[in-house]
Amino acid sequence: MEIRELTKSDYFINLEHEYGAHNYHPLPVVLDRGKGIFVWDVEGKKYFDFLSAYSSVNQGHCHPQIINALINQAQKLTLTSRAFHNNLLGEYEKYITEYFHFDKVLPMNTGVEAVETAVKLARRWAYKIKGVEENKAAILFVEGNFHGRTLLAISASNDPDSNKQFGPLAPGILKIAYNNLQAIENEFSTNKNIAGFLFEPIQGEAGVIVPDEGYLKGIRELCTKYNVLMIADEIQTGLGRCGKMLACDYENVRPDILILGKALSGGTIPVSAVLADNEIMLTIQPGEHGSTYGGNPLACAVAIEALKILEEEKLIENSFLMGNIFRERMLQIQSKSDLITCVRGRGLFNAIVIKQFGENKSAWDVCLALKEEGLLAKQTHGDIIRFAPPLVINEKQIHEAADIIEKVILEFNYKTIS
Ligand code: IF1
Repeated sequence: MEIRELTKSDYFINLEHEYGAHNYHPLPVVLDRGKGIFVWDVEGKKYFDFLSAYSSVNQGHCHPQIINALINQAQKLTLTSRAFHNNLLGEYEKYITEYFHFDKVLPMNTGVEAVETAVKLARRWAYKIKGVEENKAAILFVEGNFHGRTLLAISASNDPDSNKQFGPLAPGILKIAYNNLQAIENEFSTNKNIAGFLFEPIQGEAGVIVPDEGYLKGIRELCTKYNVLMIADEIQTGLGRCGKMLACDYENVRPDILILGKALSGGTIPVSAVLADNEIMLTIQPGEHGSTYGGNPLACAVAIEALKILEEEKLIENSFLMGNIFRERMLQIQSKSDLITCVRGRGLFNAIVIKQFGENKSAWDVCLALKEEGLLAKQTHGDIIRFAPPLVINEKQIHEAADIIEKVILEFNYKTIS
């Protein structure tokens, strides 16, 4: 066995292994600094961040305006709970509802809490407004979804890694194939108890799966026709990630309930939100739902700034343009290599599919090689690599990053062929 000295990184990795739960298998890189599209490891090596903490740092790491808002507010008031009012909550609620054109917002913290909130709202609306018999409401989900890790969210999942041996799972959940309007209509037309259709406009964890054109419009029409709430989980796809403010904007559809998270705080603290109009939102009354930290002043200050930056720095437009250049480069690499079988995505939410080689962990091996060359990305499902840099990336940097990807892919290609 090769004997080598323990590095600084090894020390931190070992600490986590010894004292932390083993619910993750990260790439072996230990980061201690980030700025814009770059992160640095504890040895001082610099990397392009092509994960953006799963699309949380769309505005770039440690954006000075967001950090300023965080620090200023942290020195003044951080948490009141909702037992008392605070001077930022109303300002934030006005800002975000006007920004997304909904009557009301319900602030939460993590993404999955916002998903739970949306499901509770849909059920409540079904009983109070739609007239579903109590305890009979169902929510329709699609296969391959990822909505988080609570029992409700894993009950909606069809990934055994997520939900096996965590049962009994929650009732009131139906699942159909993704990207299939007929399957939706079949359910809607035969089941009067469906309260909502909850979906990701582009599936993230499934591997950046872009639906056929017309899918989102079709969902909107079917939901309206059958009086079912259209609930869009834009936690990952929203806030400019896909080259539009929301992925739903690609087909100009407005969901009945919009779920946001991740980049709503630019990667600083957990901030999520559920947006809906009065008819839906006001079905929940005081004392019927909430969260200790939801709507805290720190979160409000940070979220206003995070949203402002998307507009001020034209990050939506940049995501659209840089995404096109990036996919163009990936397609060029594909034409030179047998290793890439597919390139897909919208804006700066992209993936390549890698042909399997070796021991069925090809995407992981490619990610390790990318890391050595100074670019961090994460595989999903063994054969898919997601590329999602912060939206502040410029054209020169896109090309530099694409050069790294090209080098690694062509080297692997050479190895696997020869
Ligand atoms: C982890 C995936 C991404 C999400 C959508 C809700 C949530 C998520 C569409 C829950 C969270 C995460 C969580 C992260 C890995 C990650 C992920 F690979 F698992 F699927 F991003 F692609 N809806 N996504 O993508 O939000 O409660 O985590 O704030 O480590 O579990 P959360």
